Amino acid sequence: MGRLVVVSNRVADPRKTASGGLAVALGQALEASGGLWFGWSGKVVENGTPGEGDLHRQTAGNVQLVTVDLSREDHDSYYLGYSNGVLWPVFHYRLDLADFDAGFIGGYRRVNQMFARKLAALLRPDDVIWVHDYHLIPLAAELRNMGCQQRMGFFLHIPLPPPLILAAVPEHDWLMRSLFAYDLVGFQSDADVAHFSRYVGTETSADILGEHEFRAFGKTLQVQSFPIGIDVDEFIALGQAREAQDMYNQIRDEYSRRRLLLGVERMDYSKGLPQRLKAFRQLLQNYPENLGSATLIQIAAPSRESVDAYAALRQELESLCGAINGNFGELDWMPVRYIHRSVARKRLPGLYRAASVALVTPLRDGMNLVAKEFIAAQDPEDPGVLVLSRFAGAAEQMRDALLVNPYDTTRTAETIQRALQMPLEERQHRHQALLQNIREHDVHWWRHRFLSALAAVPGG
Ligand code: ADQ
Repeated sequence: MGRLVVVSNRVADPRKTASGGLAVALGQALEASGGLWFGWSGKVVENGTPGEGDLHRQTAGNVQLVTVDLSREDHDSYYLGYSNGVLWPVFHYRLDLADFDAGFIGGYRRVNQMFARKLAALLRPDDVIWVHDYHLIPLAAELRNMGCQQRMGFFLHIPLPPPLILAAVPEHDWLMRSLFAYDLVGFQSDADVAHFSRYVGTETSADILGEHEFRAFGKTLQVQSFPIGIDVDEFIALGQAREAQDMYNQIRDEYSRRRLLLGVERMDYSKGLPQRLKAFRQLLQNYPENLGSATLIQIAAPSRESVDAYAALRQELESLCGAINGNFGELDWMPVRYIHRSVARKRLPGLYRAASVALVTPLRDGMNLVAKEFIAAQDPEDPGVLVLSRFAGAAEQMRDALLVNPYDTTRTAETIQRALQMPLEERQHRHQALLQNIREHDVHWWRHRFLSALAAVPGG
């Protein structure tokens, strides 16, 4: 196979493991094979001309990082507006939170065209191009318009909603048609693939050639699910290092007489934070033996704060936490410790390990890597319990977690109580099955499967 070219909205130095999730996964894919990583630099040029970013080049080991700045106008319409104000909410089934401002789509197209123009100049004929996520859906179509004939794959990290929800995006047919410029499209879950297939069946004149093969607009497209994983071994090693051990000891000492529940995410309305707090409140109400003991540490890292829906969520959360602490707290016990900050990645495994129960209860999530990290961080002899939303992509694989419907407050509270009371043997048994699952489906498996499927597409 030729050189690997990864394109994503953000680019990170693969030798630094400071950031989580996607950046780490992509960095590792590139480090293994060498190649080029192209995307936005993260810089906004206040007086820049829309659609004309400056290029930056940097070498990180055998990976070349090439990034481009955005003008203020492009940033606000492409990134904040269309990507995070339209596509993110709609793809997470939140039509109520979408801002269908007609001005955003122009920026989205312009930035995808600019990316294509800058990238096309760097490409070699035998490059293999792997494009990531909702910011860049039309990138292959733009590259094809410029005559690029390389093999191109696309992976969507967020869910694909059912056709009638997707159809609320005014440009839905253009977006979905753009996908046919790729050779391979990957989704996180089988549910997403089923939605794609139903969309194509009802909204386009595409031929469904097979379970994973569609033909339309003169192009055959392969579509499959490739559930993303974590680097289990790396995460376990991270948990054995001093920072994580210190964190673990500190929390364990502090909570030696208490039961710790943990939530970790970006502050995002897809993550079901208010619903989780209401379930926790119900736990304290319905099962009073938890009073004075059960403590929820909720870490919610700041995210996209200039999008209105995020500011409103923050207020709702702060008020819920305040009310729960006010109603149930004692001088020597606060039920919720809410922290609006991120935790250093090196300390994260220690925090996970100290928790008796993890609450991973998004209303919708493409996959959810926190669920997998929590399992990897546990002590197999005395593991914590994972309470997982059935609406996270991870629920398709992690059947041995306690699955909940996060909208059902009473049953979620009941399930949290069950998790807190689970006997050691059942905890070990479930943990073992979950660990085996995330090991088999780790990030290396994900990357190999996607890149082999892309290499196997006939013709290219
Ligand atoms: P996210 O929505 O960001 O990812 P997730 O999959 O949980 O969600 O990944 C988040 C990563 O950031 C994890 O590695 C986690 O440890 C880290 N992180 C989150 N909050 C943190 C905090 N407060 N402090 C420190 N670290 C924190 C998107 C999709 C997901 C999909 C991933 C990967 O929304 O559904 O699983 O991409 O495809």
